[in-house]
Amino acid sequence: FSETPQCIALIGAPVEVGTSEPGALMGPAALRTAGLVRTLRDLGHAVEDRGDVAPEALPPGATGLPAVAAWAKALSAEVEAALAAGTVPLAAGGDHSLSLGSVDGAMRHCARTGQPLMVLWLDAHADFNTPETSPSGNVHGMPLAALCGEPGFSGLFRQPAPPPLDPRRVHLFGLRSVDAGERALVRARQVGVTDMRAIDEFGVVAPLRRVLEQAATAGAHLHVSLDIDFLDPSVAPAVGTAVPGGATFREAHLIMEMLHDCGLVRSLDVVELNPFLDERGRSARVLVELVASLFGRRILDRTASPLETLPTE
Ligand code: NNH
Ligand code: MN
Ligand code: MN
Ligand code: MN
Repeated sequence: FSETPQCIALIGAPVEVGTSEPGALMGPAALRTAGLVRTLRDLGHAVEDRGDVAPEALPPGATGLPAVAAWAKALSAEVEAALAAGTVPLAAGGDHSLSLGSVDGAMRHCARTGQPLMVLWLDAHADFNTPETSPSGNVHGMPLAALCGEPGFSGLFRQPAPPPLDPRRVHLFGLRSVDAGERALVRARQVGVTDMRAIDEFGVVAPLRRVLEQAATAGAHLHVSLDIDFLDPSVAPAVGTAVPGGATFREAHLIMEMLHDCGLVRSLDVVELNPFLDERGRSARVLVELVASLFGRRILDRTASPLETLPTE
């Protein structure tokens, strides 16, 4: 995003049919309570809260892929419309299966504009399971496989479906928990990966710069999908699938600041906040602060490029 104000469309997606841990449906409400809209308006942006999407024909008690499909179709239409209107859709979840809808909406938009789509997936997990490889059967561990056209997901998307997402244009960032079946798929499909080992060795800046350079060179629409479990559970405890060894508070903020500065982010998901597991709203507030950094909040104005302000010897 540039320094110029954005029009942001907040779209709540209180979906939790993609996980076995109840509570994520309260995520959009908690993000609103933590001041998401006010915070973005204070930064000078125009924010339209479009409320929560509702799936059209969700049979009562529906679970698994059919239920996820109903949510995905509804959210996809909202995100596509928001992008067509020139706004930045911010999908607030809800479990990560909602990205089937938000990324599908971005794919449809890009199919129309001819812009390539790149997806930055900030997550402890690869979310690249198929119904066949999934150890849990939970759809929130599968959205990338479905979006990239792996088999086993028929009926999930609005028809006609756009061509699948190119897995080489997906980058997993913060990875530290991968199931055996998806491990093989991630490698075979050449999904981009910066795992926690790489972050330990090189920090977040160098690997992220490479991703952003790839996006800039391609002239891409960059979709960012932020799963709360990307963060270390000590930073954001409101998480159903906590994996130790995640990003620190400052690593996460630095990523958001760099994403703002690159000016390529066109759509965003904030997912998997489970307010039932939170500690006095702490995690919800952390997410709102991170979104603020992505939309231009900074510690001080920068007068020079980051490289020029590095201390010299
Ligand atoms: N990989 C595991 C599964 O498929 C866990 C996925 N859970 C997540 N992903 N929270 O972000 O069930
Ligand atoms: Mn996830
Ligand atoms: Mn995860
Ligand atoms: Mn998750």
